Amino acid sequence: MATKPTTIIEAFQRAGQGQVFAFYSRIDAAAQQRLLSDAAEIDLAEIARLNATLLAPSSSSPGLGPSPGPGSSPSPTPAVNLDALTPAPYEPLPENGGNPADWARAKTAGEAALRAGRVAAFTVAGGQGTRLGYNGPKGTYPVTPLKQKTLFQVFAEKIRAAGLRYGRPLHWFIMTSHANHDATETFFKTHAHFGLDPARVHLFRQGRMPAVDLNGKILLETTDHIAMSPDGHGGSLRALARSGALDLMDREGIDTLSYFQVDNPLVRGIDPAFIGWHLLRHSEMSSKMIPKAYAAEKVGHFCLQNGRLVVVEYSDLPKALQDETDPATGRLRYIAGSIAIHILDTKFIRRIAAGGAGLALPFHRADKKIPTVDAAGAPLKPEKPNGVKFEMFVFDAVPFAKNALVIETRRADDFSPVKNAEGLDSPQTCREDQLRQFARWLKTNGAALATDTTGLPSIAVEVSPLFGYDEDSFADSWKKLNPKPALTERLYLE
Ligand code: UD2
Repeated sequence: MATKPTTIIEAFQRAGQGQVFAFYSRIDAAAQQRLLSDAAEIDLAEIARLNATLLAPSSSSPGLGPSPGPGSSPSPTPAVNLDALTPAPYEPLPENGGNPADWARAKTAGEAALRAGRVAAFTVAGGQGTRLGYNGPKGTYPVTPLKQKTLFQVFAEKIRAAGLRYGRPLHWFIMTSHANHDATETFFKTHAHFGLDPARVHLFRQGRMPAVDLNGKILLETTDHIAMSPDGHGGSLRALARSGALDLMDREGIDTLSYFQVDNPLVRGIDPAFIGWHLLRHSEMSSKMIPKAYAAEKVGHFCLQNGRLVVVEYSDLPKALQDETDPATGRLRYIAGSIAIHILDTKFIRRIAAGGAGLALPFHRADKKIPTVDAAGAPLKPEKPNGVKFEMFVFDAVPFAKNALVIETRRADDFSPVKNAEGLDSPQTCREDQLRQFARWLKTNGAALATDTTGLPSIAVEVSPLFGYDEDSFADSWKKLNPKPALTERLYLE
């Protein structure tokens, strides 16, 4: 039975959040229902806790320890605790000193897990794509050099190809937001799920959190809607549990989830060596790192803190630490950049999702301009931040994981995100990185393709993931190709 309106309203009043219902008596019955339905999503005790910890003037982010470092002054913006932080160790690639036999063993183990159907893919796609200035769900953005395939199509074809390679079609979980769920669903239906079995493509919405003003009062967006926003990609862990995705994985014998972001078409979402390292080390959460290209690169930093692996976001690591170099090698000390590619053990996800003492992911505070209403209920567009959004980050699960592991990857094989309309991490840089990758695969396999000093080919080429989605699968298809195609402008291999 649904909770009675008076019960919900009284609970908000008792929690000091009665302003949410300021216009209730003046709106019609349907609008009242909309407001009540938003209100029913909110955990008032959680909001009270966040107000006490994140809004209190001297609070610190709970993500990395209990208090601001020595000498830090109380500030309205929570400071991350950087006490006892050191760079984290990682498994280097064979060309950088890693043991080739260990990498080979890892790959064999990963391939066996794929053949046994233990692995599923997981894309977080609930973000808003604001920086790109694109209106639709980001996964519907076209990215490939010739065919203009969308991000979702690229991932779908990689997942389909990997399923064929290992003889076990993969399940693909995609987390959407309330704002983009329907458009994402329609997109997949319109494109016949890009050849994947629709029964293996699972879309589910992430949770939402209300925004509060600078005094912790929940804000209205309109008189009949609370200002709600996605709870961050860290919300994916509880959304996987709540949506029934974890139960489905249990039924299907899946215990290993390969996590990646919607903005990165280069990612090897199904990477046998990465899966194998994770399994052989009995890790509950593993991550890929790339050596940072420059000190201020906008990636997380893998660090150790009191013996635990943690990730410190670029915005939280002081410039002095970002710039620090190793006197012996001249290399950046905090070199290990987090590119948001992880493998998670499904039992671990369940444990984190259940939360409880000492296990819940912390929330981060983001001060934002939040459209709201004035005292008369008229729309109000703030010119400076007027409130706070609460978000969880998936990498905050790392310190909770047993045997958490970081392995190195090559940037060129795994990372070229589309984030900005122009400049760094833009459609243009991503297109060029795809071209370089296709050219590299061709050249490695003996094709006489001219490239410039950065590896960019003189002709535009595109490789369908169904032909090759990584070095190995490309090499296998290329070997079988007889005769080999002429290397001419707009060559498309499918
Ligand atoms: C993220 C990482 C950064 C680095 C970089 C690599 C954070 C805070 N930082 O930066 O360390 O690894 O990626 O590209 O994560 N998303 C949701 N729901 C949400 C919010 C985000 O699904 O509520 C998804 C979003 O669709 C995207 C991904 O999470 O796929 C990353 O989100 P972002 O664009 O906010 O992360 P970014 O680029 O600041």
